[in-house]
Amino acid sequence: MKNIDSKGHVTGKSLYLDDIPVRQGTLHAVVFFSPVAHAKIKNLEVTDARNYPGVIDILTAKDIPGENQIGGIIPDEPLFAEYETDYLGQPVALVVAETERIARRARQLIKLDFDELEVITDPRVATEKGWLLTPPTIFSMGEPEKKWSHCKYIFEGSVEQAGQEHLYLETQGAYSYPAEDGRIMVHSSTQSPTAAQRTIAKVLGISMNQIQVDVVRLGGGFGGKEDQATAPAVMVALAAQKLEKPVKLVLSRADDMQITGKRHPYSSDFKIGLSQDLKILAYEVTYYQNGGASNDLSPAISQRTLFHTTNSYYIPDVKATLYSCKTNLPPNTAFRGFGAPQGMFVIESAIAKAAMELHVPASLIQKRNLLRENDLFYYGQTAKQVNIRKTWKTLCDEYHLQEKQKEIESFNKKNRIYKKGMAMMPVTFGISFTNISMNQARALVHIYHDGSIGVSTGAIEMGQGVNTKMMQVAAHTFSIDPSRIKLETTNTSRVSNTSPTAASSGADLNGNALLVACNALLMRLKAFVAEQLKASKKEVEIVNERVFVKGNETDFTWEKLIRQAFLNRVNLTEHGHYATPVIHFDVEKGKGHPFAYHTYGTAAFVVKVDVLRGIYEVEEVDIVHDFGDSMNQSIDIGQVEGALVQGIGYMTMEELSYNSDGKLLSNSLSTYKVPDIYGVPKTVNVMPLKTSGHTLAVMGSKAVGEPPLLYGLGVYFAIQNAMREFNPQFASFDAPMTPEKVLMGLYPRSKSVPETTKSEKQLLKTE
Ligand code: MTE
Ligand code: LUZ
Ligand code: MOS
Repeated sequence: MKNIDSKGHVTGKSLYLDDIPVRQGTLHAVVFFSPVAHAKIKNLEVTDARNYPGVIDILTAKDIPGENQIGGIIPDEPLFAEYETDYLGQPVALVVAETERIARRARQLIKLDFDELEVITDPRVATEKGWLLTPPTIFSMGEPEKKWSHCKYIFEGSVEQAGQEHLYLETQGAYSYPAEDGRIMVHSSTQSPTAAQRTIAKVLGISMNQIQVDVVRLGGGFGGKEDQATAPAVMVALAAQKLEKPVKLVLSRADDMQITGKRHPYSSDFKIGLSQDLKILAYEVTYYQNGGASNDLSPAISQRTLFHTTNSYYIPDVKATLYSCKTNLPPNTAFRGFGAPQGMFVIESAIAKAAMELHVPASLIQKRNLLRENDLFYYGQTAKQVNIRKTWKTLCDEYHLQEKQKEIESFNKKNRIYKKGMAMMPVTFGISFTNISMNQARALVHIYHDGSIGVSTGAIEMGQGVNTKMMQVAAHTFSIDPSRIKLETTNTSRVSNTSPTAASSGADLNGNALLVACNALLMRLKAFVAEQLKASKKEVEIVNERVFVKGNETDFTWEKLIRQAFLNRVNLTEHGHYATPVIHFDVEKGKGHPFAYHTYGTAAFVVKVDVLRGIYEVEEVDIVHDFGDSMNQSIDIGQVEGALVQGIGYMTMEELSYNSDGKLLSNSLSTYKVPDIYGVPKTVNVMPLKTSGHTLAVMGSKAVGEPPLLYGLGVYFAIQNAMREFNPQFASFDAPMTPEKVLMGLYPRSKSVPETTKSEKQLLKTE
C-alpha cells in the first residue's frame, strides 16, 4: 500500500499547522529571547514595544497565572526567564500583535538589562565545576578493573561528537483559541500532544480537561518536537487565555535554529581490553553529555546512551559512567536515535583504534564479538531472536564484500590522489520507551452506519507513515478496502494520556491498541451474524467485504452487515488499550528487561576521498536490515534511506558552531550544511533479512524509525580508512568528519602533497 499522504504532499494539499484557516481576529506572536548566554536579569524594558502601533500585549513571567514551569521530566525550566537567563535564545517575553511583521518590529524595541555571568559551553569544564543536571549514572556488569590484567591488548582514547540540528521542514509552531467557559483549544506541531496539554494546564493554572490539543500532522519532527514543541503551545495558550483571542506563533527558521535544542554533543573517554584472539574482554567508558541549560529529556537520553554502550557486541565486563552536564546552550533534546548514536560511536571508535594499533581490519574485531543467542546485555536483558550475525553474513555474501575489498585495495595501489575506504556498521537497537510506564497506547474506532470507519489513535503522523500503517491494521483486521477508513487527527479529547510518538514505537503501541479495538468490533459483528443466521460465531468469516458462514458466502456484504447491525442496536464503537507485556527495569540497579525486542542490521560503506582537496564521496552503502515481517516495505525502506542520509549528515558535513559566548554561528542554511542530492550516496541497497517477525511488533512488522540512523556512523570509519591509505598515522575520533578535518588529517607536518601525473592532472581538470 502506498503512503496515504504521498498525493497530498506532492500536490501541496496536505494540511500543516500553518495551513489551518485562522479565525477572525487572530493575533500573531513572536518570541523575545535572551541575547546573552548567561546573565542576571536587572530589568526588562517593554514600554516602547508595547506602544508600537498594532501591538496588543507583551507577555512575561508576570502574566503566568499558574506555574512558570515547563520541565517535562524534572521541573527545572521556566517558560519565560525572569531572574536569570541560562542560554542565548532563552524565551523572556512574547510579543503579541495584529500581524507577525508588527510583532517582529516591536520585538526589536525590547531592552533587556543584565549583568553577565560566566558562560560554560564545554561539558568537561561543567563537570569540573560541578554543573550537573542530574547525579552521575553508572551501568555495569562484572568488574572491568579486575579484567585488565587478563587482557593481551589494552587501548585507551577520547572521542568527540558534535550535536545536530533537526531541520524539520516545518518549524515549531502552535495556534490557540479560547472556547466556551475558559476552555482552550490548541493546534500544535508536536509529537507529544499530552505533554503539551499537561504543561499548558500547569502554566495556565487549569485542569487538563479544559484543554484540547489537536495535531493534523508534522512536517518532520525527528525528536525535535518530542519536548520542545511544548513551549510554543504553552505560549499561545497563555496569550489566548489572557487576551481571549486566537493567537498564532510559528517560529522563523532563524529563531527556530537559535532557540531550540539539538542532538547532545558528547565528549567521552574509553578503555578497551582484548584477548589474543581479539575477543573484547573488558570495556570502560565515561561520557560527558552536553545537556544545555536544563534537563529537557536528557535523563532519558542518558539512559539510552547507557543501554547502547556495547552496540551489537557481547562484552562480559563493562562499566559505563555518564555525566549529564549543565551548560549555557539551549537545552539539548531528543533526536532520532536518542543517545544511542553517542554510545555506539564510542565503542566503534574503540574498536577502530584497536584495529589500527593491531594492524587488523576493524571488521575482524567487530565480527568476532557480535552478539549470539542468549548472550546477556550488560543491563540484564538476555538477547533473544538475535539476528545480528545473520544480517552481517547475508550482507557479506549478497553484496560480495570480499571482492569489493580486493577491488578497493587494487584501486588504492593504482591511485595516489584518490583513496577508497570501506567500513562495516552493525546496529542493535532496543525497542520500547526506556521509561516503562510510557509503553502504553489507546485507539478509538467508530464504524459509521454507512460502513465507513473513523480511526483515532495517539500516534502522530510526521512523515514516517504511521497513519498508513494504522489504516493497514484496520483494513486487514476487518478485511475491507482501505478506502473505507479515515485516519482522524490526533486529538487529546478523543484519545487521552498519549505517550509521545517517539522511541520508534508509534506503530507498535498504537497499532496494537488499534488491533484490540478492531478485533473487539469484529467479534461483535461475527456474533451478530451468527445470531441472525443461526450459526456459531466461530463459523463466521469476513473476507474482502463479504460475509461467509462455514465457508459459504451469505448475502451480507460489509455495508449490509453494518447497516443491519446498526438497526439492531449493536455497538459500533470500540476503544482499545495496549500495554507492552514482559518489560521491566530497575533504575537503581540498572538491570532488567527494558526492551520488547531489538532491531538488527548491518551496513557496509565504500567511500572515495580526494587527498588533494579533502573532499569525499560515498560511493555505495549496502544494508541488510531486519524489518521482521514488514507490513509496508516501501515505507520501511524509505525510513532506512532517510535515516541513513540523516546519519551520514551528522557524521560528515553537519557542523554546529558556537562562539565562546554561546552564540550559535551556524544559524542558517548557508552556514549549516545538510546533505542535499549530491551528499546522498551514489548507490544505496537495502535488503530485508528474511525472518518471521517478532510477536511484540505490530503484525510482526518491526519498528524502523530510528535504528537505521545508526548506520550513518559507518561513514566516519570508511572515510578514516580511506585517509589511512594516504596517512597511516591518522587516528582521530572527532565527528563530524568535515572536508576541512579530512584535509588537515591527511597532511600532518611531515606529509607532502603527492605529485600528480599528467593523466591525474587531466582527471582533476575534468572533475
Ligand atoms: N520519518 C520522517 N519522515 N519524519 C520524522 O520526523 N522521525 C523519526 C522516525 N522517522 C521522523 C521519521 C523518529 S525520531 C522517530 S522516534 C520515529 O520516526 C517515530 O515514528 P514511529 O514511532 O511511528 O516510527
Ligand atoms: N523518548 C523517550 C524516546 O521518552 N524515551 C525513550 O526511551 C526514547 N527512545 C527513543 C526516542 N525517544
Ligand atoms: Mo524519536 S528521537 O524517538 O522522536
